[in-house]
Amino acid sequence: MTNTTPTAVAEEKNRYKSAKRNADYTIDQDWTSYTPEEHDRWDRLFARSRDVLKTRACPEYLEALDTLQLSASGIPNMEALSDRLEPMTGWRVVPVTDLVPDPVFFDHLANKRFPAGAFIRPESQLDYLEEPDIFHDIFGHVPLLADPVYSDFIQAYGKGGQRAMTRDCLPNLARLYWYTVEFGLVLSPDGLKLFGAGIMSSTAESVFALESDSPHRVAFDLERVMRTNYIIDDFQKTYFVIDSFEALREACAADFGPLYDRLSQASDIDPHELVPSDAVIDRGTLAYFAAKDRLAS
Ligand code: HBI
Ligand code: FE
Repeated sequence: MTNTTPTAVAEEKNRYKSAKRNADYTIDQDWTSYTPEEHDRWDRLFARSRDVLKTRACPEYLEALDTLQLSASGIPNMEALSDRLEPMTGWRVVPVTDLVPDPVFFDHLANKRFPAGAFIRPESQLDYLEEPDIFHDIFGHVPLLADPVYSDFIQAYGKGGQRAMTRDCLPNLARLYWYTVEFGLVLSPDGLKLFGAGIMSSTAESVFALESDSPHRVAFDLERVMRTNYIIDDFQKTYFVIDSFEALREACAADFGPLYDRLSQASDIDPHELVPSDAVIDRGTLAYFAAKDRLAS
C-alpha cells in the first residue's frame, strides 16, 4: 500500500545536502529556499486536513492551530513559530533533515526542543510516508506542545528515554510513544477524538481510526501498551484511548524501573490481539486487514 518513491523524497531533501549539520543534528531551515509549488503543497495539505480534523481532532489541538497561527499561508518558518510557542510552554521547534539518533532525540525533548523535519513530502506521497517531514512534524506534533499538560508529558518522555537507554528498554518505551504521541485517541466530552500526530497527518487514517469497524479500540494501560508490537507501514490494528492528557501524564509520572523489570519477563502482544485484561471500547472486525491479506496472497 505504501507507494514508495525514495527518489521523490530524496529530491525534496536535496536542498539540505550541502547544509552544515550541527553536533545536535540541527540544520538551517533555509526558509527562503522553499519554492512556490512547495508552499502551495503545504496549503493544500493543510486545507484538506483541517476539514477532516474539524470534527475529529481533540479540542486542545484545534485551539492551538489558531493560537499558533498555523493557518497562515505557506510552509511555517520554524523560528517565527517558535517565537509564538515558547511564551506558552517553553518549547522551540528546531529543523533537522531526518530521523535523528535516539540519544540526540531524547536530549532535544528533555530540553523542550522539538526536532522537525525541514523537507516537505513529495506530491506522490501526500497522504502518508514513513519519514517525518515538515507537515507531519509541524501540523501533526507541534500544536499540542502548546498545551501545558501535554508539553510536560513529552518532556518527561525525553527524560524517560535517557533512562531507558541505560537499561535496554527503549523498544518498550518506543511503543508508548507510538501508541500515544503518534497514534493515540482521547475520550473527550464529545466522544472519541484524535490526538496522535501520525493519524492527524494522514487524512485517510484520521477517518479510519475513528470511524472504521476494523480496528480494535482499547482503553490505555501503560504496561499493556509497552507489551504491544506495532506496524509502521499501514493503519493500526489497535488504537489505545486515553481518558485525558492529565491521566496520561499521571500514568507516566511513576518510576518505570519496576515496570521494566516485569516487562523483561512478559511476552509481547501482537497488534491484532486482545487480552483478557483489556477494557475494550470497540472490538474490531479486522476486515480491512483480512481483505488486504487476501489481495496479497
Ligand atoms: N528523530 N526527528 C526524529 N523524530 C522522531 O520522531 C524520532 C527521531 N529519532 C528517534 C525516534 N523518534 C524514536 O526512535 C524514539 O521515540 C524511540
Ligand atoms: Fe512523529
